Amino acid sequence: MTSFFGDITPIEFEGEDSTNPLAFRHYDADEVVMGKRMEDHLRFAVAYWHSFAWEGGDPFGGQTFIRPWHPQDRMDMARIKADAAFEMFEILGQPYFCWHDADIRPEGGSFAESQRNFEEIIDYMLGKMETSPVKLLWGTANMFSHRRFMSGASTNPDPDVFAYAAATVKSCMDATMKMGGENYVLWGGREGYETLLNTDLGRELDHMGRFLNMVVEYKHKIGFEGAILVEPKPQEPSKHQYDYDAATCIGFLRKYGLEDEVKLNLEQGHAILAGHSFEHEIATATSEGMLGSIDMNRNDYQSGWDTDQFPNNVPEVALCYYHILNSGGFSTGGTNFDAKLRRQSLDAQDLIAAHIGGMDICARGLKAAAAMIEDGGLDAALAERYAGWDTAEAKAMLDGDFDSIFARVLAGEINPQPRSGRQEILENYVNRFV
Ligand code: XLS
Ligand code: NI
Ligand code: NI
Repeated sequence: MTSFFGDITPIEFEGEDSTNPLAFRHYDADEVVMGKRMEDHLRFAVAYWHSFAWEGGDPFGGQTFIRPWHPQDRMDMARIKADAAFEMFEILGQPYFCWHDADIRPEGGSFAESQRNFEEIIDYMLGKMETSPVKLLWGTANMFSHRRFMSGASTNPDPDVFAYAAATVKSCMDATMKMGGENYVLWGGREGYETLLNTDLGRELDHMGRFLNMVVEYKHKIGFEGAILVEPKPQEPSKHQYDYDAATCIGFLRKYGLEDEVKLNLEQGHAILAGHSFEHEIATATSEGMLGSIDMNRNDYQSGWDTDQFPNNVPEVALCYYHILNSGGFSTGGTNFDAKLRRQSLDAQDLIAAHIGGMDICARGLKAAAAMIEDGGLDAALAERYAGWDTAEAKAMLDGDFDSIFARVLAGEINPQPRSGRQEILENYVNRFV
């Protein structure tokens, strides 16, 4: 086996004062934060697609990376790619990874050939997993790159594509289960439309709802114990995607009776595309008990694309983990870096440094979030702000009706007194921790 990462040795925690670019300064897997090891809180995962399948292209230009596993349309190359991936997992020591079928195996000339390639590479990886501690956080199907999916997968106007998508997801769920994956994710890259002129919205949503029900039925049939997650994103590649944001997905899941079966995989970049902050998306999901997992990759705030950059902003990340910790932390989910290098970052070392940076930023965010929770300042401020609702009269009002409320207000019993929302004071408070 040739080494892609050369003489880079496993990354160690060296502490804040270290100037070694290939060391953790904040991520210490064994450090206990709020009673739990940092590794067990954060549950980091490497995304196979961006780190190993993406070749550095953007909408204006193609490949910039030259890798030993190129061209990627051959099985021997898929094995070399897996060797490099597992080499990186050993160097980073992150506990998880994630894949799409298309990242790990070459596309065949028929479904059957793709399936053979897939099974072969899954077995190859399973062999590697016997001696590696790395586990599968989630598997997923790429149903957006190949031209057959250009008009959608489950929402395609052609039932044959629905069938192809169903067979693909069955195959990916089987492989995820075989690898002991803890979740199965569906991101509907082309489940949406380019123009309403050729789109029957209601029918497409019904097909997507039925498809997701079939996923859940199959999960129970095979006894897959992981969670089923959908990943909201408002647009890109489609003009509009049905899984627009957390709130839209929650409404969709309720409409199709899936609210107890499916949770969300939220991504920071997608939140930004939807015009939200990441903590908004996380708080929306946790308030409904529907947070599954996160993709911790940000967008550029100016370019308006899903640029999938590694996180680099501690205050943003801290507020995300604040909501995650406050809701009890991850169960089956984790922190996946669905993030890619910039296309000028050509070297193997760039790939390692990018992940070190992301892991360190998340560690700092987690520690800040834990410190805020332990201090209790935000909780106390919330309790005080809503204290009026703890009174017997306020509770009784919710069981009453408009007439009884009207009578109290008319009698002058009620006379609202505006109080400060204290936003700046709270922002200053957060700044003490980040
Ligand atoms: C794309 C999505 C994708 C999913 C997995 O924007 O983030 O990478 O996470 O299909
Ligand atoms: Ni994304
Ligand atoms: Ni993602």
